Amino acid sequence: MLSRRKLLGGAGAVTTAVAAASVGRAALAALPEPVLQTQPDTMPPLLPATGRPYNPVVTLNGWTLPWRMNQGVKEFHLVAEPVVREMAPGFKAHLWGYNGQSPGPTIEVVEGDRVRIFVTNKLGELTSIHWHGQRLPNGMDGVTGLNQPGIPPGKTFVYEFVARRPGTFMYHPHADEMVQMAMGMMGFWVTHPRVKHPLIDEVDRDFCFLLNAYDIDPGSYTPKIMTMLDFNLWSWNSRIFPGIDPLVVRHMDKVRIRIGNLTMTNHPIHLHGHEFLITGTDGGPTPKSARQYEITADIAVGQMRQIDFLADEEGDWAFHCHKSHHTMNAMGHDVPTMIGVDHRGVARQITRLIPDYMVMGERGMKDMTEMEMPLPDNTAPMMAGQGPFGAVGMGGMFSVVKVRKEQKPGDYSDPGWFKHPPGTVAYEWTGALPDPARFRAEGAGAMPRQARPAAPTEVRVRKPSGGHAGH
Ligand SMILES: [Cu+2]
Repeated sequence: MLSRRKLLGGAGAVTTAVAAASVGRAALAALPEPVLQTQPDTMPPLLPATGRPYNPVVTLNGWTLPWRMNQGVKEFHLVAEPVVREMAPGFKAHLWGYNGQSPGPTIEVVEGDRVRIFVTNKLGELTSIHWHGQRLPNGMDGVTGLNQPGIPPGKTFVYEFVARRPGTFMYHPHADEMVQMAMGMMGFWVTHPRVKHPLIDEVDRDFCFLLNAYDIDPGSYTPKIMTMLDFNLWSWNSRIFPGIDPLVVRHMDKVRIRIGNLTMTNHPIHLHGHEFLITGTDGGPTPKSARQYEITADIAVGQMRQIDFLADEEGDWAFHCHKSHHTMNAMGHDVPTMIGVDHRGVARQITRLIPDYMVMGERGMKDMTEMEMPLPDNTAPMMAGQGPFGAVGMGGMFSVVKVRKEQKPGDYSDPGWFKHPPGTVAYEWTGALPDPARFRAEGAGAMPRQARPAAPTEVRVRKPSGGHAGH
């Protein structure tokens, strides 16, 4: 009987339902009982009780699927089904996934393992699973119509192959995939090396997550499945900041983060305070001669990247997609740029008609962070993280790598905010402010214009004075 304890988040026991039948009795049955997960919390690493030993991963806001050994074969049971996923506190989405969650559980095996996966379809349409990146018999590759018939609703199919090469992989349907992936059907797969591998260093902490994206109108629950590019929720493992757990590590830990991209655009994933090496992709471990230090890894559509770094700087380090609109949550796309526009006269006139009228975006959009506007039920706030110094102007694909000296090995619990040593936080200058020295160009460029404009264009810069009345 497997048991799991809750790792992060609020109170309440984990309600992972494990088959009541013992493995011994279940082994007589045709199918392993599916294990379900009802919580969106980050679960502790699942230490292998059977099979070859390995160092397990931690799935961000996710979990690893337990297996049973059946005469030397590792058997898993995935159930494709509709799920309710809490994407952030106060915001739930009706998605499709596996075994109670979207994404589905992470599958962890060891190089050389023979793996048998039962896939039960509880959706209303055909599905299949493609095992992204695996070497396997062609008929196990999961492309509906090409490699197999689709799995009809209510039926269970069996996939079986040997996990031949170690690395970072994922799984997803190849059946009505634009719809099924837009609805959240995907999962992570890690094949651990069987023996010490010259290109795979041992690490102290090993995290993984998938990049995904949804288009859910404010106030509604179900993604719009025909959206091709213009998604409004940018998530990690179907969670958006501030719903994404921190990646908690111990100072001087060797840390690995594995990331796969199942969205329809690329994501430059950026880590603050450290440099990392890209040590592997879904193609396998990266040769040492091809590695270079980076602080941003661009992950293209359908790609996976595995980054390694030494966590040698204490603190709370931002870790996020560098596309700035991917660190925002659902918003209207047709908001005009209002920065620098003087609304005072207009606002005064409108206020006579509509007393609650409010001007938005005049000083930038950060004001929206603090604005407690009434939103429709079940709407993710646009940017609503709360940090030790106030609102964190971020949402979406954002989290924090917390590096702590006092964190115990194997402890992933949130240590709270970093306590900065005295004198190490940016502070307000209160002395005299001289005018900035401006650079004056002496030449006129290598190629002067042939003709001058008749009248020079005047652009006046309007600087916010702060403290506009009324907002
Ligand atoms: Cu992005």
